[in-house]
Amino acid sequence: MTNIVEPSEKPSAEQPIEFFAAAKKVTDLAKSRETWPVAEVAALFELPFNDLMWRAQQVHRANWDANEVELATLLSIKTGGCPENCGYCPQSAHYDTGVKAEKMMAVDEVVAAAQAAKESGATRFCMGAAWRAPKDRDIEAVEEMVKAVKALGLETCATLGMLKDEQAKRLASAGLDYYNHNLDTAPEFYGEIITTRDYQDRLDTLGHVREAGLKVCCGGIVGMGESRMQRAGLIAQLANLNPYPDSVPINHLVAVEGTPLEFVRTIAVARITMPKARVRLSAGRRQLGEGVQALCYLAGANSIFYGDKLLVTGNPEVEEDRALLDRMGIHSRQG
Ligand code: SAM
Ligand code: DTB
Ligand code: SF4
Repeated sequence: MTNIVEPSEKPSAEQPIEFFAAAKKVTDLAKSRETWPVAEVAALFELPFNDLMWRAQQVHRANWDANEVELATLLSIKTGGCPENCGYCPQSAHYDTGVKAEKMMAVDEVVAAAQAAKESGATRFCMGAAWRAPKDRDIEAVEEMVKAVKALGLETCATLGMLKDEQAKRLASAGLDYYNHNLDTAPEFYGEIITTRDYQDRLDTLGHVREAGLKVCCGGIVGMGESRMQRAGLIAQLANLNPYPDSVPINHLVAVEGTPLEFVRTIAVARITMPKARVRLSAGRRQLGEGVQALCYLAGANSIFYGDKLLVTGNPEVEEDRALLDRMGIHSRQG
């Protein structure tokens, strides 16, 4: 962490007022860059909506082309039958959701899906598996997939559950760019949603991923019955990871009354607290509708999952996404 000089309380002969003002400004900037106490994040959520949008847009424009979005396509390479009991997940074997457990896909099928994603304009391809943690022989298969997808000129991302440090290193050597592993909600709410693992398990995997030199993709879900303070708690956890994640998927679980604007607020606060992260509008876009999605782009979102399917649930049609982006004058990132 950079050394921060704290200015004294009052200007003095040794510390004239100009020095005091300049030092205070530097301190504030450094603080806002490096740590986000939950109370400060919660205060952002409490701002009038238009003021929050204004701040998010300033941060967005200072760090990104405000009219560009990244298109990332998802593929479920191993669906269903997961031993974890995540309360939001249709792929958990603990619940009867109609999702059947399947075998892992073959490498050539994955490559064909990646090729199609590339042809339709995606630059990033994310492979998801319903595992608590991959076995070493699963990693071998994923290594092959990563190499082949990367050879197409796509950025690669995988989300496979908990990783050991050795496994993270193997994926990094195979050329994996990002590893997705979400904190999902605030630490104090986590036990309400999942009991088969704890927050520290997630943080441990994120540590292995970072140490292996992989880029971290880590976000969460809005709409699981958490309070606003707990949403602030999630964002603070993410923003205080050192460094904060390279990309931040914000998923929307269910469309309950009043939540869409709360979702936009969460995007804006993520943008302000993690200026250089790709903030991705993730699950639940169909339920959000076009108006709320447009507000999310305004609030600083600059990445989406692109393609008509997420892992097992639906996503807007490619043509609908293209039409909305065209109407807003937002262009997709070129590879
Ligand atoms: N099994 C791995 C894991 O849990 O890390 C990877 C796949 S899991 C499906 C990846 C993420 O998808 C979860 O952390 C959660 O954020 C998101 N997700 C799963 N089901 C969801 C749902 N119904 N709505 C919104 N997001 C969901
Ligand atoms: C993330 O945060 N969202 C994506 C990706 N990471 C793997 C998954 C969304 C899943 C939505 C429900 C489903 O289709 O399974
Ligand atoms: Fe779903 Fe991943 Fe939880 Fe398994 S570990 S139930 S796939 S979110």
